[in-house]
Amino acid sequence: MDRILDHINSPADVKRLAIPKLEKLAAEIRQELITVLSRTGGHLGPNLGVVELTIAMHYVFNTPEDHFLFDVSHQAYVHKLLTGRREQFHTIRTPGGLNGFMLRTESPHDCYGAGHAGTALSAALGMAVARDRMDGKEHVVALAGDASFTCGITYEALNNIAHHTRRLVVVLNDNEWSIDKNVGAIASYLNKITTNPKYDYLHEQAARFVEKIGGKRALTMARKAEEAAKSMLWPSVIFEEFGLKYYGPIDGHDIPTLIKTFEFLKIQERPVLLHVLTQKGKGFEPALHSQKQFHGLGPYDPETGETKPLGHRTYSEVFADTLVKLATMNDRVVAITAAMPNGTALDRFRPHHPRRYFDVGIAEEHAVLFAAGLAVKGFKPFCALYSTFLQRAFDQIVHDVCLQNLPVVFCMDRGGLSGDDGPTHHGLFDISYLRSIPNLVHMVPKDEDELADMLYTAMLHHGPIAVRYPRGAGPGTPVKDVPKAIPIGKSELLQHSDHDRVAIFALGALVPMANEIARKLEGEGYSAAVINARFTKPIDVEMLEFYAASVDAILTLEDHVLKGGFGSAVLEELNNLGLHTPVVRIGWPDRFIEHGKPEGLRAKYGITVETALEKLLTALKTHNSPANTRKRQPPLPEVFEPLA
Ligand SMILES: Cc1ncc(C[n+]2csc(CCOP(=O)(O)OP(=O)(O)O)c2C)c(N)n1
Repeated sequence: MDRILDHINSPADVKRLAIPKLEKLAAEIRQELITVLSRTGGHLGPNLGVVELTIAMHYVFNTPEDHFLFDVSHQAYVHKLLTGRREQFHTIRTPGGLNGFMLRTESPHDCYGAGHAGTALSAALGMAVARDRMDGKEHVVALAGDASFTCGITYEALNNIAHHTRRLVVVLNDNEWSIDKNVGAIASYLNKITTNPKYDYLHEQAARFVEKIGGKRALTMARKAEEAAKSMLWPSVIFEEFGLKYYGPIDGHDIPTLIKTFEFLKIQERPVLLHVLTQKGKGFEPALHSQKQFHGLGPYDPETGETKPLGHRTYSEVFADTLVKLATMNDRVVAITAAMPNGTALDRFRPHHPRRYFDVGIAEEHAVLFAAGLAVKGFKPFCALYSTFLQRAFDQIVHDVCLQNLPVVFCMDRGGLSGDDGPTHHGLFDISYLRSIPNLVHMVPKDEDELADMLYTAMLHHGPIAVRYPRGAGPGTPVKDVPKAIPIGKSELLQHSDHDRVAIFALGALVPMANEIARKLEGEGYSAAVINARFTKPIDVEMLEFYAASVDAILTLEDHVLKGGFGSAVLEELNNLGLHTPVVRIGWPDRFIEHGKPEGLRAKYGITVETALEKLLTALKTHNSPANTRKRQPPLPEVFEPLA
C-alpha cells in the first residue's frame, strides 16, 4: 500500500500536502505509532494525542531554522517521523536505535534535549533572547503539556518571558492528564475553561475568526472580535497576567484550524500562548480506556492493547505494599508522590490511606519542602521520587531537610540503570549527590524483603534517610509479614571463611553478582568473603577495616557512577584508616549512558562478572604483599531489633 508517510523525508514534504492529504497522513502516523510501539514499547498515549498538532507545527514553521522545544519530549515521536527519521523509527528505544526523547546529537531538528519536565519554556526563552540579540528572524515554539504547568520552573519562565522577548510561541497541550489525572489548582483552572458551556460558542467564534485571517487588517478586526468573545468568559486569564497573549482553547485535532492559528501566531509581535485541547491516546480504543497504562508502556498487542503480565512484584509494588502496612501501624506515616502514583506504585497506597496520600504534581522541590513541613509537625513523610527526578530537589534536601535534621524518608525508585529510557532517566547519581550531605543516611536493599526492612528502619529513624531500589521486579525473595529494623550503618556478611583473600562489598541488586564472582574466584584458588554493604552512608567501617586488614584485595560493586559512588566511599574510609589494600571498583564510567537493555549496557561498560574477575585477578597477581598479618576477628553478628 502506498502511504503518504513513506514519502515524508523532511518537513518540506509535509508542506507540499493539501489538507485532505495531511489528514490522511495523520491517520497513517497513528497506525505507525500503534504498530511500532507494540513491539518496542514507549509513550503511545501522549504521541497519539499530538499527531495533528505536530503536523500543523511542521506545516507552518520551518525546523531546523525555527526551533521546537517539547517539554519532557516524550511526545516528540511524531516530530521524529516528520524530520528525516521515518526509516529508523522502528528502532525507537531499542539498543543503538532512536532515543525515546529529543536528543541534540540525533538530529538538527532536535534543538534541545529533554526527559525531565518543566524545562521547555525557560530554554525557549533563552533561545528567543539569543535570537533577538542577534537580530535573527527564526521562530521559537515551546510545546508543553498541562502537567508541565504544575512545575515551578514553568512559572519562573512565564514570569520572565514578556520582559525579555516579543516573539515566542508557547503551546499548551491540554489533555487533562499527567501520567495519572492532572492535579491541583491549575488543572481545575484549565478544566473550568474547557468545560464552560460557553466554550462551544467560543470555539465556533475562534474557528470563524481564524477563517477570516488573511492579512494584518483582517487580523486586527478578528482580534477584536475574539477579544470580545473571550472577555465574556475570562476577563483576566492567568497567562495574560504574565504578559502572554492567550489564544484558545482550540481543537488540537483540527488540522485546518491549527494551521491557520499558527500562521496567525507566527506574525505576532508579542509572546503568545495557544491553548490546544487534545485527547491522549486518540485513535486507539485501549489507550482511551486506560490512559494511565498507555502513557508509557512496554510491548503490547496492537489489536487489543493487552500487555504481558510481569513476573513477581516489582520493587515499587513492594515499597507501596510495605508503606500501607507501616501507615497502618503508625498514623503519622504519610506518602508523597510528584505526579508518579503509577510509577512509584503509590496508587496501591491511596485507597488504603486516602487522607495520608499526596500527589503534588510534577513538583519535586515542592514535594521535599512539603515533606519538611509535615516532618516539623511530627509526621513521617515518605517521599517517593525516582532517583533521577530527586536531582531536582538537591537544595531542598540540603537546606531544608538535612540542615534541620528532619525525619523525611526519600524513597528513590529507579535507583540504578533505567534501560530503555536512556540518560535522562538513569538513576546513576544519587549516592554521590546524597553521600556528601551531613545527617543523611543512604541505604540500598539486596532484595524485596530487605527493602521492607529498610522502610521499617526508616520509619523508626529520627533523621533524614534515603533508600534506593531498582526499576522492575526483584529476585522474588518472599517478604516477611513483620519487617525488622536494621542497625544503621551495619552491613551483612553473607559468606566468609577463615582464609579469605578477597572481600567483595556489593550494593543492592549486584549482590547476586558478588556471589557468582566469589564462586568463580574459588575456582581460581581464591576464597572470597561476600558482604551485602547495605549502607553507602554511613558505611560499615568496622567490617571494612576488618577485611581491609586481612585480605589481598577488595572488590566493590555498584549500579551507580564510580565517581563519588560507593567504591569512592570505601576508598575514602581506607585512606582515613591508613590502609592500602588494593580496591577494584565496578560501576558506571564518567559519561552519560545511552539507552539500551540493561544486560547489553552492562556488558558494554564492564559491569559484568567477567570484567570484575579479570580486574581482580590482575590486582591479586600484581599485589604481592603477603596476606594480612593481623589476627582475624570473628565477623560481626547481625543485630536485629524486634518489631515494636
Ligand atoms: C521532573 C520530572 N518529574 C516527573 C517526570 C515523569 N513524567 C514524564 S511525562 C509526565 C506527565 C506529563 O504530562 P503532560 O506534560 O501533561 O503531557 P502528556 O503526557 O499528558 O501529553 C511525567 C510526570 C518527568 N519527566 N520529569
